[in-house]
Amino acid sequence: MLSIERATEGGVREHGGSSSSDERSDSSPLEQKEGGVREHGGSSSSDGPSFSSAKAENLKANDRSPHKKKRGFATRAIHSGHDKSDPHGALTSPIYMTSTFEFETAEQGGARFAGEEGGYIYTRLGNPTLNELEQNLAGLEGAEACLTVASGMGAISSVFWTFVSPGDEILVDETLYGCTFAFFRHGMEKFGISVRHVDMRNPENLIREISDKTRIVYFETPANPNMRIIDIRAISEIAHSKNAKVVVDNTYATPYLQNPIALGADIVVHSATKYLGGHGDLMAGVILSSAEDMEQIRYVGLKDMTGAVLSPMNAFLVTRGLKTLELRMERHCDNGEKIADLLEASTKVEKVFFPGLPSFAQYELAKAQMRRFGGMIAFELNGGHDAGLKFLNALELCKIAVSLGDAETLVEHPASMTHSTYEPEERMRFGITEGLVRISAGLENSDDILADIEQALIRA
Ligand code: 3LM
Repeated sequence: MLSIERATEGGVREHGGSSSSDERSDSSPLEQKEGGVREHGGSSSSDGPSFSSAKAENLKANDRSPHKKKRGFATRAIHSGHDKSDPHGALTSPIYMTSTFEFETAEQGGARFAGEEGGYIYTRLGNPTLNELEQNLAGLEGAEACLTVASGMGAISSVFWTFVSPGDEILVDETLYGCTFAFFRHGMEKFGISVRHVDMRNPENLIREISDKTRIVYFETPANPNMRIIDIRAISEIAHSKNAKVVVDNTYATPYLQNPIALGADIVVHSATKYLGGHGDLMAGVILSSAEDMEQIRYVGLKDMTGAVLSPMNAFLVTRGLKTLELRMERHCDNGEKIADLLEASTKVEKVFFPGLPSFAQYELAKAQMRRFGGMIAFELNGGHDAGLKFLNALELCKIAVSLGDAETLVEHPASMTHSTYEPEERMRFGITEGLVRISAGLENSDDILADIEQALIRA
């Protein structure tokens, strides 16, 4: 597991580089405990025939390793989870575009439904292409189990519909992705679940607000859009003292930069639409947790409540995206730092929100908890709202678009776009100002991004 001590070494500006990823522990998904069919039908601990063979092959490959050293992040992202049972030895696994699986006999079908025999049943319960991706992601996040779903919102809603009941209370941070905020405010509350916002930047606030009714504590770190950082370890300790589960949205950081489970979180969610997929060409979501929690999330949350099943085609694309995640994240981080430096030096800019700037209020916490600082930056221009819109319209290379983590640099205006779900008064209270501009640093050559931002600042 990535200890906080190890993470502490990671502030890029001081320690940078990717070599430390080689020392990350490999909580191999292949070590997951095997279970009954209800588990096999899904991916959390599948050991269907193909999986057993993949396990044997991977163990052999490990035996051949001359160094017996934990493998690095990129190596695992490229190799882990690969099912080697293909009859033709395909290096890239075929995509199992099938909704259902044939049983050899009626008794076999019954046995699989009863949880007495491994093997696939129906893609909403599990699919080999999704399983490969899930095994890989579980290892990268250091989780016992992983479930892939159709979108980030599908991940969040599948978790909540699994664990909350009327009368429960959930405590969420103030700054959340706009649709997550709407899910809590307009979704959960309609069903008798109390949702309260707590400024979790200060863990003392959680101590004051948490109660015996609190079922889940939820936050993003870094938070969308204003980059607030939450101390995962401190919040988890407080939540666990009241038996509440901690759910962290790790979309902004990715498992490459931060592993919340190692810091005490119970469940991690991702919008894989973003960095994990990495190319802006798919929608996908990810959930990571203990095998025990995942049993319920898969067979209650996903199977019966949301049905937010990931297409095998999109699972294949995310698996492909993971092969370059480390390379891409290093470049996103490099470009993010350069953009933040440029903005901070500009006389047109009032304030920059980027956790890698020493001037950022939570710089030390970000350094302790993240390996690098990511590629997301928010800033306010002196001219406020109008200057922000002028800046967007003056861009020539960077795209005006929501979403993040793509190859293209994307720029948007949270108050009128991603966070228009908040009431204006709430946005003000929660630090999402009208003039805030958000940048997702892409993978272009940094000089070209910086030149475009510079000319747009002049015209803003
Ligand atoms: C956006 N965000 O531009 P999907 N969690 C986080 C997110 O940022 C998002 C989700 C979950 C944006 C999408 S706005 C219409 C476009 C931290 C999405 C939801 O369901 O895969 O989109 O993930 O900030």
